Amino acid sequence: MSLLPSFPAAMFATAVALLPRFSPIGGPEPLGPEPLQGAYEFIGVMETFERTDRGVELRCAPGVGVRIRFLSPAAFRVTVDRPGREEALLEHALVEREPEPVAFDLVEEAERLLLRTGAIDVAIDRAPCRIAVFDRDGAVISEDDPGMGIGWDGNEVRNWKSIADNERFYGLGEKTGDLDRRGREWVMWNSDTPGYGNETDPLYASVPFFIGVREGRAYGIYFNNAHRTTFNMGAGNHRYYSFAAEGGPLDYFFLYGPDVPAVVEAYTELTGRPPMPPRWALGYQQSRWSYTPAAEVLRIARTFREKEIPADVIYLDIHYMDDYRVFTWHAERFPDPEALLEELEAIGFKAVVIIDPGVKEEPGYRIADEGLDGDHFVRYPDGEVYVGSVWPGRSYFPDFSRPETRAWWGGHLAELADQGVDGIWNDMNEPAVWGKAFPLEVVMDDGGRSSGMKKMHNLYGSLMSQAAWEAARRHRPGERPFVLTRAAFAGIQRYAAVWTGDNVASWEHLELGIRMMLGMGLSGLPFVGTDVGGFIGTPSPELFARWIQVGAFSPLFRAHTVHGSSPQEPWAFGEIVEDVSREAIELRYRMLPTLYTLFREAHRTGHPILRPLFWHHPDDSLAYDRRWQHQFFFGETLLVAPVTREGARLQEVYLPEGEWLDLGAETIHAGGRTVVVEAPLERIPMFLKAGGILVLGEPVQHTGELEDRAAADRVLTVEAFPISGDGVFILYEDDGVSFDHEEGEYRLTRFEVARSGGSIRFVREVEHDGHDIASRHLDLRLHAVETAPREVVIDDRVVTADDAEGYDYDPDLDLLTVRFREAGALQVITIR
Ligand code: MIG
Repeated sequence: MSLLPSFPAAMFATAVALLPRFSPIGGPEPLGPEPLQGAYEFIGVMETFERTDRGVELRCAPGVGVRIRFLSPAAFRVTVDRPGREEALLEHALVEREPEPVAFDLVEEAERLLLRTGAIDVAIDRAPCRIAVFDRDGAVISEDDPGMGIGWDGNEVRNWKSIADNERFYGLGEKTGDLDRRGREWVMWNSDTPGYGNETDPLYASVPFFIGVREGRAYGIYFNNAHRTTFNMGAGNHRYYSFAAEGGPLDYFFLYGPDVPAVVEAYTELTGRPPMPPRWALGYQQSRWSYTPAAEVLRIARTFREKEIPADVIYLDIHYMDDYRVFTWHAERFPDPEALLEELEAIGFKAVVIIDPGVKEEPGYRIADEGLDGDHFVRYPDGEVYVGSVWPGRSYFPDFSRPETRAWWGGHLAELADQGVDGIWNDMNEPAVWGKAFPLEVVMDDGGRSSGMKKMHNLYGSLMSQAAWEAARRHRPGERPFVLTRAAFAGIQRYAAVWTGDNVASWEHLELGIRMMLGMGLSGLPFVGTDVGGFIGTPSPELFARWIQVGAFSPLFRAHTVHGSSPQEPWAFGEIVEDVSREAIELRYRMLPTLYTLFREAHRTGHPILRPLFWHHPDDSLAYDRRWQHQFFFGETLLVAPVTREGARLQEVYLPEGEWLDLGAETIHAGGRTVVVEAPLERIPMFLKAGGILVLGEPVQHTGELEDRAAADRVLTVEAFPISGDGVFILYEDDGVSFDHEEGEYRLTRFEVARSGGSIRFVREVEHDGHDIASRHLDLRLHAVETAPREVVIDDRVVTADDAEGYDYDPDLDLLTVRFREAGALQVITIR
């Protein structure tokens, strides 16, 4: 114990008293700074500390620096500097921003330091150096494992934290399995995993962020390290959870809630929030590998219009290219891309094309030549340009960490945009190569650091997507970009939507896909979707019908299938499923005003669009239960319980506490229990919470029609369930295209419904009027109105059932519909 003489006597006494606490379980040797052979070294006794403007800097045995810096009263960053290692902290995922100053008290106790902000106490034990977080009532939120805390073994760094009996874990991005990540070890290493299963890990995207929920208190940990990381969430042990990286520094952010939404807000404040998407990207999207040639693309698009199945987007997969050369068109299959894209546009279709990073190694091919000349490709450490094999054959890989390379790539993307391409679909950007082993020794520029793929691998897909985003922003500053990516790292939400890769046309995948979307939503990625119908294989008609019903609520609503599979368009499964699909897609289009408002919420707060039941019912233990993880909230008040089992025509649904309106059956259920509802093939069990308000638009064929349609014909439908108490919904609207909303060019309309005694009051109030919208017809549908009204008053006018602005009452459905036109900033409807 060479360092004992160097620290003060009082601390020595304390340290000795505490020595047994950091013995290995059952082992005789106290853990010191001397490493055991082939094992971890652990951080030891605190030698010095120094207060800084944002926290403290500690020196702990053996010569380790630990910096604790507050970002807010409830959030701090911990950075560990190991002796002899100067490691750059990862910047890529973090939004640049100067945090507000944070006031805190530093209390020096004999055995520990206490940093008190008023929101939390951060306690740092001196001997050994261990970090614990307490809430204002003194309850433990999180604490380092007392024995191990922080340690390392060669390049690997790890933090062990105690696990509480009832602690649950959520997040970690794109993962299968239970929404609760406890009991498994999870890896972050972007991987091309076609046909993955419920146990497969890792997948395509890495989000080293999780939420812990302990005794109703929620906190988040974002491990800011892009190397291969491992999260042992109590796997194979009953003592701790740990997070570790194979290289790079131990650098994490601790974000106290106290609830899950607050943690997600804090995490997305750190790593960014999604921009508003173009409205067309929220419509139905049709894809396959591949629609080819051009005539087939047009045939598919036109069939949607003929069959009056709404759709906004068609995708071109790899066959549009000339022998998979990026930024080319196949001369026979797509002889005149401009003409094709123009024809698509004329019938209201946007086109999204796939882009793979691999650039064919071929002298004379313009992209290869430019790339070599401009030093745009990644290299081996000895300077040789790396060549790997993928779709184009032997290929180079752009170094998207270089701004010059992103700009160069972006210039070619801009050419595609000029030809009429509307969106970019980034694939194979894990990066994937045949043989599945992109060499780790290959280096990328990384801001002059020359970092190897051990660090850069998980960032590659995000950097490629950043290139696409930046290009679109530069080239079309007045339009919101649409970028879809497969590989991703934390922070991708600023640049792209993410889909869950090559899933399988199976019932199991329908359900695990819902869980994946929910988990991603909790990880700062609200704009997500699965390949509707399943990518690998061909769904049965019934499976396709049930999947498209889930798709109707998926933030990204895209059907896609593998090369050579049977047709997978909504009309490919017979008339019944065609009708079911049309209905599901129409429902999607009718829900656009609500969905768009939810995207605005995601943009401002990071909140997911699809939410697990516990998001809104944290105190309900069944809201966490695996049995109900295929159910979700679409926004705050609509609970969706999609059918995910073959042959099911009755659906058991868990309804949390409260009163619920079954929107298909017009029946009311008391919650806090399960109910069984009828679920014929065409029905999606949906329940509106008491006080819930849903704003619906018209069933258009594509979102472009919303602009074309004569204002006089526009109708908004407000569904409200005013069974008791109050409900509020604030509708967000803007031009759906530009960034003018950042300048205040949007409209917020507050809809409020209140019921007391025998009367209902409904208020429509424009709260922010920055965007012109011609006045529309409003159909206010009030559910659960048991008796015919004696009087309906619109502002000061008493109206009758016969008036154009009047009402209808349906005694069988207990449904009162009040019709009026939007007018002015404030309208009040009173029903007695
Ligand atoms: O090696 O572009 O996940 O959506 O259709 C397969 C062909 C490459 C994988 C993507 C999938 C896409 C397919 N791609």
